[in-house]
Amino acid sequence: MTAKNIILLGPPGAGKGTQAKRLEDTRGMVQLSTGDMLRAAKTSGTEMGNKVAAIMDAGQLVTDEIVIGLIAEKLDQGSEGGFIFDGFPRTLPQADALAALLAAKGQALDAVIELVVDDAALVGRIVRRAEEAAAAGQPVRRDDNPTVFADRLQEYYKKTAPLLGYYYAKGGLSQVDGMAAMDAVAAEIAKVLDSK
Ligand code: B4P
Repeated sequence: MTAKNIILLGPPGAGKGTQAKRLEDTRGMVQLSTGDMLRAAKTSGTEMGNKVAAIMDAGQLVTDEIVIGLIAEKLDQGSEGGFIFDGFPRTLPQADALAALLAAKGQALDAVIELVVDDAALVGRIVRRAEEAAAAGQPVRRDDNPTVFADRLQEYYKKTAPLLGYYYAKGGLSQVDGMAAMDAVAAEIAKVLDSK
């Protein structure tokens, strides 16, 4: 299996993180989740973590400069199986930065996959995740509630959805039905990757 660099695109709660973890397990790819990196920074109490905490809790996007810096650092570590960009890029400047970072390493994107899920299903998933975490005595993400979720969705449509047209125009956008069960979504993603 050759190394592949792919982006998982889609609204918050579409299942990007869920599917990225599966790809790590099944294909030896490395998940680069800017959400996970930022949450780790938040809990570490670093200056950057403190700066991003309020932004994330309000459902807004962290600055391009911060997330591009996080990704650049990880890309330098390399991955034999390729990278899964999960939740990155989320803005057009981030997309341009990713293209430049990969090009500097003589690499490119092999696939951009949009997980398509309707808004009502998204909010249902987020509420369920919060309820399950609380029931298990685990920390509940502060942005996993219907009020903040509405703002996350708005940020998505305003700043991230334009990336769909950007990648479509480059001829590299594949759509997968993210409403299906997790195994079915994984099978569809595998088909896209195997076709590349
Ligand atoms: P993320 O961590 O990326 O959060 P997300 O959008 O909620 O995640 P995802 O789509 O991966 O959903 P998941 O698989 O978990 O971002 C959080 C915040 O970080 C952002 O709001 C922003 O502030 C900041 N941030 C991150 N990246 C940034 C960037 N590049 N630029 C600026 N700011 C950035 O799935 C959700 C739930 O659905 C789970 O409970 C899962 O079990 C369930 N689920 C998944 N697939 C399912 C299926 N097929 N059927 C039923 N349920 C399913």
